[in-house]
Amino acid sequence: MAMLSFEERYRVRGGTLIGGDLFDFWVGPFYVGFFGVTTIFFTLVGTLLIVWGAAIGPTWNVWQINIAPPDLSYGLALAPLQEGGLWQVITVCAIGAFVSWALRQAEISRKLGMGLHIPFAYGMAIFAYVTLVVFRPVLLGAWGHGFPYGILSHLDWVSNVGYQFLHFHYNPAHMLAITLFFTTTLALSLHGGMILSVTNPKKGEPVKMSEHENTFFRDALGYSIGATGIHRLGLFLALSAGFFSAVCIVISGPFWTRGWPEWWTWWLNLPIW
Ligand code: UQ1
Repeated sequence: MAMLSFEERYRVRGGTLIGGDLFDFWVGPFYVGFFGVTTIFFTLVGTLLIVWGAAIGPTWNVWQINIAPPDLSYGLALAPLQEGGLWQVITVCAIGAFVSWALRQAEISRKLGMGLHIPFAYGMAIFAYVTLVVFRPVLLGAWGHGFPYGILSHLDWVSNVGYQFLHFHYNPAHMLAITLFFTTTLALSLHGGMILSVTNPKKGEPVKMSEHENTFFRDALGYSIGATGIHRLGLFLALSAGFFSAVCIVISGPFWTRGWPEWWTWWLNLPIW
């Protein structure tokens, strides 16, 4: 069935957060809304600034293009465009575009009478990004602590910041974040595997449903979390992974300045030994 033939029924008026009916319309399959307009605006301006930054830089090699934040000496001040100011404006555009996108998700959810789980989930990714380029730099007193916009350069940044703390894998929040990321992939692979297996029975057999799903996991693990439960668990795991990623980097510097292995001396210093 052509998607639009039934989506038409759900194209309901209202639910907007701002602008009333003014931007309450669709272009083809896309809902626009006030925040669709601001998403497009920030995305276009931000992308053009990145292209301009590349044009005034030394290379067009996509791997090597780099738009760096200002030098630490600028502190939290605005820098000239070619000295990191471009990074600052691009960061404003990125946050503007990401937040606009989340609010557009919220408007669509409200239209459809749905919960706000989707914008909330996407908001966790925004939170992690804003922690890297705003919260942590502000806590450390310089925009220069933000990460550079470039494919290889941002990898170098991660590596360098990691080694500043000797061994980032000893960061307890980093441990938690990694464990949550891995557990997310485990949960999604179990769930994806389960759904595909019940919907692809042997030739001639009917598609299996929740009773088979529950029975499989009760037989295998002694427990089934249920059809809604697995999605709640997946959302919780994924959001927690993003949350503890933000925590693990924001505590590195603002709240702990030595190597992460040294943090564990609290364990060696316990009086019980
Ligand atoms: C599960 O219990 C379940 O409910 C029937 C699913 O829904 C189809 C699943 O996809 C998965 C993976 C499980 C098993 C998960 C746990 C935590 C026991």
